[in-house]
Amino acid sequence: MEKKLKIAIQKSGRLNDDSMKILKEAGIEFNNGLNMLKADAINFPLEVFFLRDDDIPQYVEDGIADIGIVGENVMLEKNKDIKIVDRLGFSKCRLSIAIPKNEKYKGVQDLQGKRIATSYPTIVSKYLKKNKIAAEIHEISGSVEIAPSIGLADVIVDLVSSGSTLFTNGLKEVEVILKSEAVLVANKSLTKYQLGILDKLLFRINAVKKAKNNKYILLNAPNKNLDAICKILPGMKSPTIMPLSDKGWSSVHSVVNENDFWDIIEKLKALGAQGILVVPIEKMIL
Ligand code: PRT
Ligand code: ZN
Repeated sequence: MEKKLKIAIQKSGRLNDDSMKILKEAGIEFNNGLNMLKADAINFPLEVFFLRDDDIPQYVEDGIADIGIVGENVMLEKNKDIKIVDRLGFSKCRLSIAIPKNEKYKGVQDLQGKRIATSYPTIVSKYLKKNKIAAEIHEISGSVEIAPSIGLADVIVDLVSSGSTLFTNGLKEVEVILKSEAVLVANKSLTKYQLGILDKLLFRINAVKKAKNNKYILLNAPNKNLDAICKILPGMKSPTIMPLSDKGWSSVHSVVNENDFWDIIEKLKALGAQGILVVPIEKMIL
């Protein structure tokens, strides 16, 4: 029997749900007997290992797992010889410098000679070196945000998403070092066979990602404005146009990108479009 591709995902935590979700949306199903160490896909040659996120880069480098899903922050901090094969768009956060809220900040040079508490010593020391700053890094593994108030550090570098942790600890974000999201990482020496499975997986993941960024749109339009409407609704090839029984009107079907959505709707209304329906797309293959 051909071997399966082995993927490492986080066992529990912020990445776990979305990592499983992206595999399920890619049509990959698992046995019910998830023992939370390992799971076998039943309809795709994939085996899932559940691990702590910090261990994933090492396992992928060693080839214990062939690929893995991990925050870019962890991948860069661990600095292993692995590569990013896709950006997954979830678990977005930033790794930022924060200081007590009453202190002034003029720029990165203010960090000179300061004590910095962080769980990301590798990324922070690279950043300091790049900016020619000499500062003391105190590595701590959790609750970094309390370091200034207990006198352990002057400054922290930590992950931020809503900013409420900083706020409740009397800190303010002054610099973003890294914008991070979940990434799919891979071992650098996969076999041709393994790369073949990875390609299939990436193809499916991308079909799901594209579908999420696009909507299917249906509308009724006066025939005299069809040319103008087609210009702002390019669709995948070109829009589908069907005559309505009401003379002088047509039904137009197309696909619009989420980012341009409201802009396009306004233009369509200005061109006399009516009965605009917008529906989600489940998968999109171009
Ligand atoms: O047990 P294991 O080691 O596997 O998990 P973990 O506890 O190390 O990681 P986990 O599950 O907390 O986070 C996994 C990944 O989620 C991180 O590596 C990031 O890539 C991503 N992520 C996204 C975040 C956040 N957002 C986030 N807000 N990870 C942590 N936080 C923490 C942050 O450290 C701070 O304490 O949330 C707090 C800030 O949040 P706000 O909303 O108050 O700004
Ligand atoms: Zn962790």
